[in-house]
Amino acid sequence: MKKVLFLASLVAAASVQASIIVNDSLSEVFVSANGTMDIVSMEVSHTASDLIFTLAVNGDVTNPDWGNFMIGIANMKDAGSTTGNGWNRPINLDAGSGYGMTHWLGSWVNSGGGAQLWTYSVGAGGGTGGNWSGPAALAAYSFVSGPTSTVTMTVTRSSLGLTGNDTFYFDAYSSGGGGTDSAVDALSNPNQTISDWPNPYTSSGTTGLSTYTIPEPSTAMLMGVGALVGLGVFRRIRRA
Ligand SMILES: [Ca+2]
Ligand SMILES: [Ca+2]
Repeated sequence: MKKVLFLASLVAAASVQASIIVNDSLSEVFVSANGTMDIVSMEVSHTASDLIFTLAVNGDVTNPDWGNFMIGIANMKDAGSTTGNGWNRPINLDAGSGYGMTHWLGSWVNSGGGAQLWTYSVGAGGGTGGNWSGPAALAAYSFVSGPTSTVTMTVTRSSLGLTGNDTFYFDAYSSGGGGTDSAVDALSNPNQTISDWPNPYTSSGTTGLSTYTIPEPSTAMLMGVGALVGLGVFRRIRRA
């Protein structure tokens, strides 16, 4: 019985969510007196099936309520696109080594709010001429308004092509509701991104990009076993 309980606790330990918090600087946006455009931080975590992104902004997203909040992702498996995104905003993501944005999460908070997943597919000829397909539904979307508001987007790992021990690149953006509005703030850039709404912006190794690593469950399990061996748990169990 002890062994069964022990194995059960190991499985539980392996399925515990990992998470990171990426912090941004404050008040580095060109739009004055509008905290909803000022990104504070984003927490990224995962479960066996999902990735969860919780963006915090420095204002009440319901007043004014025209804020749009987006996430660009390079899954580093597919080439993606180094120009453009699922909403055709002037926002790009260049992860280097020929990798660009493969997925785009776009959300809004007005009229009850909503969110979309768009996926980039390279054209039949490969390399260039691909297109964005969507919109697809997210696994979950919600926002909580307050002096600091949070916007949470949950997507399945399979929808992003991230089912193993993957490392992906990403950035998050605040913007207005206009079709040509760019990245008023970027999570991964501590400096001002643009000086006017339609200015193009590119997330890159130069301006700033964030990464998240999902360990393979078997790897996490082995690491957990290794840690327990290090703590002498196995010895204590054998003697019990
Ligand atoms: Ca900021
Ligand atoms: Ca920033």
